[in-house]
Amino acid sequence: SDESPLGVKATYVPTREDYQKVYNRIAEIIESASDAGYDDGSYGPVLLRLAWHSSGTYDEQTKTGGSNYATMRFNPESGHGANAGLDVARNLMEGVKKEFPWISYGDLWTLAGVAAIQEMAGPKVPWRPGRVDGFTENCTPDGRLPDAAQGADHVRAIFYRMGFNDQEIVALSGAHALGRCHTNRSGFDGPWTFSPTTVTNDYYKLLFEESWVWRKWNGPKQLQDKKTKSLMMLPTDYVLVQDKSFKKYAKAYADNQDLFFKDFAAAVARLFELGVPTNQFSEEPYTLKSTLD
Ligand code: ZEM
Repeated sequence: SDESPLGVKATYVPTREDYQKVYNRIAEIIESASDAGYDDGSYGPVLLRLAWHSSGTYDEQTKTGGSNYATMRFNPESGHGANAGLDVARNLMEGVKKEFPWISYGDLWTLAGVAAIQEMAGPKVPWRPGRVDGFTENCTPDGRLPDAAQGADHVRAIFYRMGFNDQEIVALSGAHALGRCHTNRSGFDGPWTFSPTTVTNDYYKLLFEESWVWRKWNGPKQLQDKKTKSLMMLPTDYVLVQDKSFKKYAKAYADNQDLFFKDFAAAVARLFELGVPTNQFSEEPYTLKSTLD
């Protein structure tokens, strides 16, 4: 914003085209991981994780947390164990913020999540701007994000708190088709699928088709596929085929990628709007163009 001679603040009102420009810049950054030799050649997974962790702190009861204030910029939230390694994603987005200073951090991070999904060949995720930047005081307490070492009761408690149901929990978990665990971030190790930079329903297929055994190693309890020993599942992933209600949805997504894409897009769109008062949204959601279109 700018100060006029009369002291009236003039705020820049961005258009859909402006947001498409930000999207396109993020898409370039996602690609640049390849030259940087980062992970599997894409910053998509870590950017999606940033968007998820900034949204998944929401508590429906107290209406605190969520994507509105982008409080992960501040201590103590930046230091919460669950957010280890997300400085990589935040630093990448800092460059975009410099280029497009009018965008709020909450809008930028969730837009990066949308771009990550679309640029990794996933479904279109409707998105709208309106989040505002908050303050240290808006930081959420530690423990709002799921703990991968726990079981179905914990997963339900965490996601019900955000206002999600079993079907949405299972659909959102399909994000683990993407990326990998890093021993220096979470302590866990390895990717869930053979194509960690492409959105597919392989996560569910692998859960059903492989035999999963506890890995014998000096790290936290995780499963590995018996055949290749190159894939992993977290204890919280495995509950999706152990718990009866979760399993029904996991099977439906394993059998039907279109259904997964549709439900994943809807659940992610809702996730990214958690904690944003509806009066901050002025427009119908945009479907931004992917560079793959
Ligand atoms: Zn994740 N996730 N997640 N997740 N996640 C990791 C990585 C990624 C859980 C979890 O503890 C972990 C959702 C749900 C849940 C992504 C997206 C989404 C890692 C590895 C852990 C431990 C971190 C590391 O070491 O780098 C748990 C317990 C979950 C629910 C029960 C939901 C929902 C997501 C998005 C919609 C993504 C994309 C990654 C990969 C990050 C990367 O850097 O490759």
